[in-house]
Parts: sequence; structure tokens; C-alpha cells
Amino acid sequence: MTDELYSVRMRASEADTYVSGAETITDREGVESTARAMIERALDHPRGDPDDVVVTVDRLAESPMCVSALPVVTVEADSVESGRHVAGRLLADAGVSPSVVDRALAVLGHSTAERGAALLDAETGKRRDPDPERGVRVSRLGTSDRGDEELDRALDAHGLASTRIRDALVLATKVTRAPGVVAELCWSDNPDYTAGYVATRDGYYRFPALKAAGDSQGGRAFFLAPDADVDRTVTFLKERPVVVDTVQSFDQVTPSDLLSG
Ligand code: WAQ
Ligand code: MG
Repeated sequence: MTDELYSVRMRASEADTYVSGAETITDREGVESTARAMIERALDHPRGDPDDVVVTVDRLAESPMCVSALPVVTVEADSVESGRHVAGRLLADAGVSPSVVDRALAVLGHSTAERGAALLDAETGKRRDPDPERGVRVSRLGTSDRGDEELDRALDAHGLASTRIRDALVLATKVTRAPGVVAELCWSDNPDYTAGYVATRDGYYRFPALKAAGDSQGGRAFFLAPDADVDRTVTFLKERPVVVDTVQSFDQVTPSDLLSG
């Protein structure tokens, strides 16, 4: 990447309701094509017909932190129940108390069209984000040229070539680097997309289904250590540029592989 890097981000809304958003980091040369692609995606979004599309371009004031993508582990759970059970176990292992896991499942199961993630205290389940109506939007994240190539090659080799998976892996990689964050839980609000994941500092654990097909509720929850400094966490998530530069392992496991461990 050249020295001059830009954050390009987009948010689209319809009658003040969030429809879609996207964010990436690119060099000077990529700014225009990136912005154009984001606008096209926004105007053509299955969730709505936005009347307001805002694209923000700003030059990064600091060079990005280069990181390796989390190891990817696909958990071959054959039902939503089994997937959620294993997901809960992984979250518990990362320090999220069982009642907070239930709380998070309920939060994701009842939210549509939120632009950001819910920040939950891992011990009490209390919302810690400053504006719970909107959640916290992670920004200033992307891939380097090398990260791009490595991700393409690895995702393709494992039958995971999809922008959605790639974006989620990059986001989860940044989120689990944030000071104070112990884990993330996510599934899409797209009714056609049932897969979801748990991310911890150890890996990106994906499940074929964390919700039923046709369900248009989904979102993201980030779990915070009880002693986390929320301002620091939020500043990192929104402001600190992070790019994925390399990849790690890609594995497949069964639920019993994880539960017996
Ligand atoms: N920062 C914080 N929250 C976000 C962001 C962001 N940059 N982008 C999306 N969200 C939240 C927001 O509440 C969305 O409504 C919700 O996440 C879901 O977003 O490996 O596609 O883009 O196959 O629908 C998981 C991939 C895909 C699993 C998740 O999420 C896999 C996905 P979506
Ligand atoms: Mg998205």
C-alpha cells in the first residue's frame, strides 16, 4: 500500500431508518471506484430503497495496524439449536456469563435495521454503548494488497469465497483486537443468510445456521470485560485503522470436537 491511505465509508437510510452501510480502507487510486461501488450497492439494497446515501472519504491520520486474520473454524452443527449451544459454550469459555449469552441471543433475535453493534458487559449483560439506539459502528478497517490476495486465495480454497464472509472475518479480526472486548456474536439480518459466528481472540467460529431461514432479525453483540474502559474501546473500534495483511488456518470441526475439549 502507498503511504496515503483513505477511509471510505457509506451509510444509507430511508426515512431516517438505517438501510445499509459499508466501510473500507484504500489507497488514493482506489477511492473513486470504491465509493462508486458502495453507492451502487446502497441504491440496490434488498432491505430498502434509500432516500439518503452518505459517503465519507477521509485520509488516515495514522498508519494502520497490520494484523493477521483470525483462524477460521467452521463448526458443522446440523441445527440452529446445536449451533447456538456450541456458540454459547465458546462465549462462556471466553468469559461471558451464561445469562449474558441468553441476553445476547435475545438481543440479536429482536433487532432489525440497527446500524451498529450492541456492547454488553460480559458479566452483567448491561448495555455499555453510549447510544444503544444506534449501537457502535466499527470503521477504518480493511485489507492490504497482500491481505487481499491471501484472503481471496484462502477463502476460495476452502469453499468460502463470499464478500459477506470476507467482510465479517475482517471486522471480527479488528473487533477482537479492541481493548476490553472478549468476544463477538453475530448473525446477519438478511432473511436469506442463516450463517453466523462467534469470534474470540482464538478464532472466528462459523456456524451454518444460528437462525432459521426467512428470519430477518440479526445483528452484532460485542462482549466487554467488566473493567473495560468503554471510551477507549469505542475509540479503537471507530477510529483506529486496522488492516488484515495475512491469513492463518482454516479448519472444520464437529460440535463434539469442541464440546469435549
Ligand atoms: N460495525 C458494527 N456493526 C455492524 C457493522 C459495523 N461495521 N456492520 C454491520 N453491523 C451490524 C448491524 O447491526 C447489522 O444489522 C448486523 O451487524 C448484520 O450485518 O462466516 O452479513 O452485514 O458465513 O447483515 C456473518 C458471516 C455475516 C458468517 C454477517 O452481517 C459466515 C453479516 P450484516
Ligand atoms: Mg454488512
